[in-house]
Amino acid sequence: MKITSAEFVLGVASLRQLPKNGMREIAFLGRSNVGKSSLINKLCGRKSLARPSTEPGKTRELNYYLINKAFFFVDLPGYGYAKVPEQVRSSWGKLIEQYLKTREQLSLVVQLVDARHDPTELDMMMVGWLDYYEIPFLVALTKADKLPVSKMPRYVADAERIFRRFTRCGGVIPFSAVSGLGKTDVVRAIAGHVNSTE
Ligand SMILES: Nc1nc2c(ncn2[C@@H]2O[C@H](COP(=O)(O)OP(=O)(O)OP(=O)(O)O)[C@@H](O)[C@H]2O)c(=O)[nH]1
Ligand SMILES: [Mg+2]
Repeated sequence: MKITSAEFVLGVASLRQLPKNGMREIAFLGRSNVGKSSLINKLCGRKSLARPSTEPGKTRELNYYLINKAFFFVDLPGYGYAKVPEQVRSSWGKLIEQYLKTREQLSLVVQLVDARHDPTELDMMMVGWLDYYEIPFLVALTKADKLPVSKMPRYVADAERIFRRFTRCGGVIPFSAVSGLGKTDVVRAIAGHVNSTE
């Protein structure tokens, strides 16, 4: 599959506003600043489709992008940003959990984790939810270009060990929005979940 078109269609702040056309959805989940918008831009070959944040925690809505006029990418609000008031944080958490729990057309979640660090408690809680709600997911280890090449195999092996024990985990892919590392693998995995015949 090749991504040939991508357009922003909608920002959603409550579940009532979700699109009702039944198109499949691929959601991108990860802590604030982990590189969700940058990854989406890289996959789509666009510089500023999804706005990379200058202010962490800024994406407060579920942002919908129509891909190849056939399915959606959903950029979920980043979690875990300390400066966001507790009340706002918990309402995002609820929005994300309700979305994951109820969205039938959700076909795959790309869970982003910083390649350089151990997954956070919230990362582990998220993949726990994904497994519990039986949602297939993929782990993208972001900002892999910041990792010394010599350390990469060990970091990837550690992440594999952590995430592969979840039944719904379909793979762990080192990714860089700077070099494009992992892009082909992520697109291939997505293609397998959107019935692409290309
Ligand atoms: N070196 C490097 N920097 C990256 C990469 N991906 C993202 N960044 C940088 O990390 C910062 C955050 O990236 P975003 O894509 O905005 O992260 P986000 O997860 O969308 O953030 P929120 O929307 O706030 O949740 C930006 O300064 C990016 O330029 C990468 O693969 N390599
Ligand atoms: Mg973002």
